[in-house]
Amino acid sequence: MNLIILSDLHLLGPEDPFYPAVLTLIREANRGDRLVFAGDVFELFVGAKKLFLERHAEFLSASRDAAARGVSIDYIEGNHDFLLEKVFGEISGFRVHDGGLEFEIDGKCFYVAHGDQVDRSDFRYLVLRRFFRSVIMRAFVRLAPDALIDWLGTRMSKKSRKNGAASRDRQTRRADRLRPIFREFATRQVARGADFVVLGHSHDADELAITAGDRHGFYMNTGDPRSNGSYVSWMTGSGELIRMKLISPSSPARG
Ligand SMILES: [Mn+2]
Repeated sequence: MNLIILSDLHLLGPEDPFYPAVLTLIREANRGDRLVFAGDVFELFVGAKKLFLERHAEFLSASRDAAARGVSIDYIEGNHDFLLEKVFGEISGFRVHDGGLEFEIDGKCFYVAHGDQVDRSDFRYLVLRRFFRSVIMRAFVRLAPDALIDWLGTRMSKKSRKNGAASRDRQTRRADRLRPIFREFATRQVARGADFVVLGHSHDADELAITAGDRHGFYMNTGDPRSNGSYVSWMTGSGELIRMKLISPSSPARG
């Protein structure tokens, strides 16, 4: 069996060069495989709004088919894609999670999270995150016109990730700052009993063999799939996490 962990692709829509490759990945998953979407798979997908359901109809139907043939699918919400329980929750074999996810394969314990809650010093984001999942926000998303949600969300995500060299610089500084914080978090998970820890969000393709007391584990960050189409995989019998690449997007470069 294959475990596939994919995050931070920030897919815009079906016209996105990575979109077909993700659909292929889902369509080629076999019975018994496990697919984990670990947040920010989409640039914007908030609530069961018709606009998003239509925009990502192919993703939804591919996922529905995969789940029906016995692929186990988890969706860990990120900071660009949340309030998704009504979107995917009704598909049997497809689970939506708000936070970290732990599971076992072949006696190995995997801990996977998006990573947006790892930096506990970022109070502003943590408060915002709580608000975004609140009853008020749920009601707002349900009642607001689709176009307004799309406009607000796009505005916010543009603010958080602009194109150009200056932002690449900022991205590097952010990754450098977050690296030790993510490593420490991963170490705590290994100490708690995890054998493999996979996080995303920081867009930092970090990896680290961890020793915590008498426990040994391995941490891998999904990195910056937007620039190279990478994802993380683990196969029964291999015993190690590996980076894989999505199949040949036509023009992968974007912010
Ligand atoms: Mn994120």
